[in-house]
Amino acid sequence: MTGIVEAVLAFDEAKTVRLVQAELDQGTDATTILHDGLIAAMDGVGKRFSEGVFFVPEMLMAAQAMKGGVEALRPRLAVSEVTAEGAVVIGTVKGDQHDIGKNLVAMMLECAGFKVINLGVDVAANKFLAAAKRYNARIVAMSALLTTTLPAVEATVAKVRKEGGGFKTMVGGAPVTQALADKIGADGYSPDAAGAVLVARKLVSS
Ligand code: B1M
Repeated sequence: MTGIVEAVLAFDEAKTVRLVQAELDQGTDATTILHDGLIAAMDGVGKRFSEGVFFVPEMLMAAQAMKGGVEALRPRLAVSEVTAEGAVVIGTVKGDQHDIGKNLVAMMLECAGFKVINLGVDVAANKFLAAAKRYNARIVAMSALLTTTLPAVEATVAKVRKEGGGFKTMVGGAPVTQALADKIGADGYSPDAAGAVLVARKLVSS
């Protein structure tokens, strides 16, 4: 898996995709490749950014390589039992441009049978609410990667609770915790994409 980490850190999308494919061909589990290869690489990117070795352009180039790797994994991350679980509106909250984790969550939910409406990044609270109403969603799902955008998560949950038509709210992203989710009154929280599917299933059945 070191090769995949190195390829992402070298911003080499083609090599990342090739190595991901090679691991799949050898029978390595897709979730293992995701966590030990691609996500581990992004942790390395974050560390270099914190140390002042990488800057925003390097983070962007690494993100591009990671996205290529995730796309190569997509068919294998699919869950076979596809059922109509209802609609989920998902987005990254206002002020936040990070979308890799959010897109992973969206992909896993889709594979698990949810109809996913992906609103993208920098999504304002009223846009989440309007989309939830328009698509008659069961869940409004919010992602945030910056501590500075946590207030936007709280504001969105509050708006959906106050004005929503009984939509459940789900939150996640690196700085989000169960304690925060409880404090702001979110119905669900998961630290990762696989867990998000379990939480979403619980929310629609409650
Ligand atoms: Co930024 N960035 N970034 N960045 N970036 C972080 C988040 C940071 C931790 C880096 C660092 O300092 N070490 C830091 C945040 C510090 C903080 O607030 N605590 C940071 C910073 C500071 C910034 C800027 C402010 C930098 C600047 O401009 N000076 C800037 C902000 C821009 C903005 O958003 N307004 C910025 C910009 C960027 C890029 C655009 C260059 C790029 C994003 C590209 C993109 O997403 N298309 C980028 C990147 C790539 C990162 C790091 C390196 C990687 C993020 C990532 O994709 N991780 C990141 C450092 C790090 O995370 N190690 C960093 C992989 C991804 C799979 O994980 O998103 O956590 P994650 O998702 C996980 C879980 O969190 C969870 O499931 C996913 C899969 O398991 N999850 C959910 C996510 N959403 C969920 C929702 C759920 C449930 C689970 O339910 C709804």
